[in-house]
Amino acid sequence: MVRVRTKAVRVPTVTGVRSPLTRPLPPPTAALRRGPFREGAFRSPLHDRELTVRIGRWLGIAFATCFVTGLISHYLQNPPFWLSSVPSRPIWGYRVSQGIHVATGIACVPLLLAKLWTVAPKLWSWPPVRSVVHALERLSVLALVAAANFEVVSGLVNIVQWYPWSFFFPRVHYYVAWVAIGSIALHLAVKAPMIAEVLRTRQSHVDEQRSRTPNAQSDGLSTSDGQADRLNRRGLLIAVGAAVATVTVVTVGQTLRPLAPLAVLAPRKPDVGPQELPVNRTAVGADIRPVGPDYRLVVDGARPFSLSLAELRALPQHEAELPITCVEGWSANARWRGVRLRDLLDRAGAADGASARLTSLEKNGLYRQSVVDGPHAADELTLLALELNGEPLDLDHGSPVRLIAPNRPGVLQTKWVSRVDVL
Ligand SMILES: Nc1nc2c(c(=O)[nH]1)N[C@H]1C(S)=C(S)[C@@H](COP(=O)(O)O)O[C@H]1N2
Ligand SMILES: [Mo]
Repeated sequence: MVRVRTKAVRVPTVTGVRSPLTRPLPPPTAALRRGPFREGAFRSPLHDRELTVRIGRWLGIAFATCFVTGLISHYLQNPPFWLSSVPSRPIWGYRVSQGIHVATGIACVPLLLAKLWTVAPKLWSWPPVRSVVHALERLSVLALVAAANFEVVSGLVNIVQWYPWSFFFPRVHYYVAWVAIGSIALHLAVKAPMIAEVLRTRQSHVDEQRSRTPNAQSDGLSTSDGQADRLNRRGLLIAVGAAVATVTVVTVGQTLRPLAPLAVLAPRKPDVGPQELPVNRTAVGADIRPVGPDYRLVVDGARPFSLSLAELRALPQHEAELPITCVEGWSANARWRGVRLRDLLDRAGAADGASARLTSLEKNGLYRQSVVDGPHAADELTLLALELNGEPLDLDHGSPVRLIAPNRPGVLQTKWVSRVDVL
């Protein structure tokens, strides 16, 4: 085989002339060099690239998982044009996905703090800006840090139901998630050569150690990567891992029942509330009073009809064991009993696969209406429930009638239902 060597093309260079984008900018006055900007302000050997890469990898996995499960939750609540219906099984689908969303979000807290700490010297580098390109690169890192922190903090604040802002949390949390994931992708692309190098040198350390005989190991050979540093690094990684495990164990019981007794920091206990089930929006909060004898459930379709409470109770009743899965990360199983939605839709002359819109007695409120898509409307487990855990539904749980369907966010399980429209 003939190897053709191409001649290197000579690019004429004029020394001393640089693009204005990379030309060094005049450094700021040294008097400003204080606090974390001081020379040697960060002395720990643990501000270290290998740690940054290894913690970064875990943070990346947690963040990506949180992003994907967040998209699932967003699209279930705001179906885009390409998602006309969602499977109604497995019944625990959304419960698992949203549980993972909130758990990985919480795990991001120690991971993000540790990652920021390992790169602290770079965040406070001097001079802060060396050139226009350097400034742009730093701005992209600033966007990344700001977006990632915003996502984690706003998510945490939301699960404890504290709303210190005037914007609509789900929408802003969703848009900033794209900013965060986009800047993470850019960051990974920019850092790819560094990451590859760190992983390569780590591997060569491991190989070197394996090939050494015990004698050679004790001859005091020192590399730039000293034994003590390596132990320190391992200690920090263990500490970060322990922090992740701790924050997970003290919160995940809000959705994982066997761990409920350990969930001391969970905002919700899954078995505390009327009829052993938590309540998000109470009847008082929704301005709902117990209905009188004139209550009727109106069903509108090809053959419209309406039912009194006694008539609803006289229809065939069915049971379903289904969880309420709040978007805020708690979930709890309960035994529900009531009328199948699909029986009402059939009686109203709905076509096969028809969807329905349910409306609550609640006058205002974001969640007073919800659309039940075809697969959920046809599912035999989708009920207009009149009973919960063997008792008539508590007013806080949506008495006289509430929707309960499998594999669905809690916000879509409308309480105090007064109307069903066949769509
Ligand atoms: N009409 C109405 N239904 C609603 C809500 C609401 O605000 N209004 N909140 C929803 C939310 S956020 C959840 S998690 C579930 C909780 O049901 P529960 O209170 O019976 O546990 O109800 C849902 N149904
Ligand atoms: Mo909820």
